[in-house]
Amino acid sequence: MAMRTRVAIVGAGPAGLLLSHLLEAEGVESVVLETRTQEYVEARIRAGILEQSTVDLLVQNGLGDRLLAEGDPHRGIHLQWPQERHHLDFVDLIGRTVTVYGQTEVQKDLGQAREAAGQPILYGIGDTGVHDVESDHPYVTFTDADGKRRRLDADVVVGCDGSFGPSRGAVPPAARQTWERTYPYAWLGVLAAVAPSTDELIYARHPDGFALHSMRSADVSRFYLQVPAGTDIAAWPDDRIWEALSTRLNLDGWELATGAITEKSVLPMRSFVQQPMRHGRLFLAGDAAHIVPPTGAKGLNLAVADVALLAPALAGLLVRGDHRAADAYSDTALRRVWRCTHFSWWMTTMLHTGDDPFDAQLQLSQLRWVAGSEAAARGLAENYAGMPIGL
Ligand code: RFL
Ligand code: PHB
Repeated sequence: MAMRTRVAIVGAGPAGLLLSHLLEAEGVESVVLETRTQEYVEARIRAGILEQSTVDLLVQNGLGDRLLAEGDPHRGIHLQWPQERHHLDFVDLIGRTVTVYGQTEVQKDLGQAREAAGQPILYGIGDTGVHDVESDHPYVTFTDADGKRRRLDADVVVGCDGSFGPSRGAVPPAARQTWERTYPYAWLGVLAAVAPSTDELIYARHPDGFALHSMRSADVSRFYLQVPAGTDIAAWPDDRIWEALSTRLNLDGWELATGAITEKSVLPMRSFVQQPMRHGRLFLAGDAAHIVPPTGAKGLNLAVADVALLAPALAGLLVRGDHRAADAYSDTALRRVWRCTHFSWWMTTMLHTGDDPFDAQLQLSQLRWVAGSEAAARGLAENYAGMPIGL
């Protein structure tokens, strides 16, 4: 059975759903295809920090009701190493804030808005194939949730299918260039039913490894611990997790409250960029085109920035016959991608410990510089809180 739409969007993560929302506001119809179920995509625990420009964009596009009511604006972050904890105040430094609001909540808000608008989203599909992107008649083939083979014809296909989706592979090898960096460590992520022991996030470098104290609400905390790549979660019973967190986050006069651990998993870390982010009638957005390690809290924000550029560019191409913004999309988006790739790499390599004593001294020197120099602190703040979209 064949269907037709203007824009076929592969993937119903934040990039795919927000793109369909922004396209509708531009008068462009789309269909979204997703391998997982709606319940699954809304339960995935991932990012937790929204840049100010992400918040502004969601609010301006009618997606801000719950975000403004329940999101927790933070002035900055704490940077820590043994015996020292320093607060960087982004408001004082650059006049911008960040907001704690889980990706699960963003995903639910987007899902609800798309449902209210009657957006066609086909969940539970399989065997996705992206075809003929070099022609004016690209199409996507898939098996629907009832097991029937289907075909979706479109003017444009957008790959929002994350780090493991097939879209990026639909760009012929001769037409694409990729960069990749793997790291010898991973994150053990923990969700706990306990009030945060801190007002704002703590990023801690410790000889045993990096630790991060984040949060989701007044009674839910989120923690991460640096562990060797390939770590088996079975090696980390709850007691060991709390012990490691209190050692790595330790500071005289401060105490870590503990509680029931409700979820834990090991997340691999890598940097990856594929360019260009457009080939013919195929466009890539979000994790489908680039992956950053989570230390800079950039992955979700970058996905939002991509589609904020792409939606008006596609409206220009498909509604007004003006191809200039669509032609510029890849180069424009990649400038922000590489800024975030560098920032995420920098935060990662500054805070994670290895076995090279020279590297350890350089890391401590960078941390002291950021904590002690207003110019350096401003650089971190500008990158962490994020530049306005389009810069
Ligand atoms: P997503 O959210 O991965 O969504 C892609 C969607 O595409 C679907 N898909 C397909 N659909 C149809 N056909 C196919 N063949 C498909 N293959 C895949 C997937 O099921 C999925 O629903 O990408 P998007 O929209 O670009 O959004 C990007 C963000 O989700 C991502 O950058 C961040 O969540 C990254 N990330 C984190 N970032 C942070 O800033 N802080 C974090 O703590 C953090 N934790 C994480 C993360 C990413 C993770 N992944 C991808 C493994 C933890 C994890 C586990
Ligand atoms: C989170 O709360 O999940 C989180 C916060 C900051 C990061 C990464 C993840 O850098």
